Amino acid sequence: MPSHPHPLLDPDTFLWGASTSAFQIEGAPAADWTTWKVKDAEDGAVRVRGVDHRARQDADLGLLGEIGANAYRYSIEWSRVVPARGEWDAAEVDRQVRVARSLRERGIEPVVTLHHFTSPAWLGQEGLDWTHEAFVSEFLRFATRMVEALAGDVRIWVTLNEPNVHVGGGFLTGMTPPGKRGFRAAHLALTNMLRAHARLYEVIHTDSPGPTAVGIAHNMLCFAPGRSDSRLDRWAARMADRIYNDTLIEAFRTGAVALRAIPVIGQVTVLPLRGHLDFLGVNYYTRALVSFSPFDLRRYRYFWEDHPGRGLIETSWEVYPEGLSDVLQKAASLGLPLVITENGAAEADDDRKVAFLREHVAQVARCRAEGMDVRGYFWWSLLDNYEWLRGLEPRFGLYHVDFNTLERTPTRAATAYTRLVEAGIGRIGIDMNTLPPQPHSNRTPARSGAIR
Ligand code: GCO
Repeated sequence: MPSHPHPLLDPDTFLWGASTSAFQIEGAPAADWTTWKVKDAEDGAVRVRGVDHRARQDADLGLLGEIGANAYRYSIEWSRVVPARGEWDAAEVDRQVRVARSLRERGIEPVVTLHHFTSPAWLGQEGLDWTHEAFVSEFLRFATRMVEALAGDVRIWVTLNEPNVHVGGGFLTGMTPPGKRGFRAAHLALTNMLRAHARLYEVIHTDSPGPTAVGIAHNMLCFAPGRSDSRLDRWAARMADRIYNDTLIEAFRTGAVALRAIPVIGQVTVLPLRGHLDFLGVNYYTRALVSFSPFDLRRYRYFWEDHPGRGLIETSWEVYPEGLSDVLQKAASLGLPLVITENGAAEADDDRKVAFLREHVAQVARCRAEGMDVRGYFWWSLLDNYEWLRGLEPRFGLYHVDFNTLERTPTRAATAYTRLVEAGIGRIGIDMNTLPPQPHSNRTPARSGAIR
């Protein structure tokens, strides 16, 4: 039985959706990522990011109806609304209102993310990022105005996408904008992100005319020791789990934000987070193996290996559906409804994509049958799109996009998705026996890869 009744997230209306983020499908000339050096094209030239969604918006939203989705998770690009300090693009705000209304008219629940990795470049040029109060105020100004504009049409909000990934890439390892490195910066950025979340939680609930649900999308990985007979690897896997998965969950459970691998060492900041979350969004893709050697610190590494022989997906990630149950179980410790806000595989091979989808939905069905309070499943992504550090290579879409002509064609996973929806929508349990048999697939040989 659901542990946490919520007037909007009714356990009988399971949310079947797909996810996107604005930058990844439409690009954004004034965003920090636009000038970030990433593998964009073989010649190294910077291409316009995205897959021309703005021009094709109506047809793209139509695809959601085609697959039978009743929800769509997407994001609002901050730098389009506020392209320069003090500027406010009213036409973009109107567009967002039209998008939300058009989804509602189609019977699709809009699930809106307010920050999905990108920020306006002008803030970076002023030397501001999530470690600065002034940045947080600008974000809150933008987000509050969007909430005011959309509160009548949007009922489910995701304030932040993957604070752990954003902080890990942008403030700990420096691989993504703004490119800072260090625990101090990472702790401060995470604290400020969560402080902004707590504030927005109040704003959204105050401004919304009816029942509203506010969540965060948390990226969760399974961790296992690289060598199961190594105590050091087992310890390293536990530490990775603690820092990557538990930090955010603990922050909402106790109010204490402590970005640290080893208890006691490191900073702790207490924030008003308890009671400031209606559901936890879980983004789950894979399991990572962890290996550690005290004699060579460079050998503290994450990697993927095809342990059970299922093959790796094209981003080199292990296919590990059981991990979805594991992370959901951990997430459930918060006692809140859970929504899988992202799950997916970059696969050019349709059979493998279909198998991945079915195996993961089967885990969701199992979790629900066991009484876990899972209220939705969103596939990443509706369309093939721009994949951050990897550029336009990985194909996560239910719809294949020809990157030259930009034509959209359904993959077989789109059809499989529709069948799952037809079989399972609105039910407490999804009976996998009612589904058509799984297609055969030729597994590619095992490979192993380094972290993205
Ligand atoms: C993330 C994001 C998405 C990615 C997806 C595939 O997890 O990085 O939320 O923007 O594109 O997860 O990597």
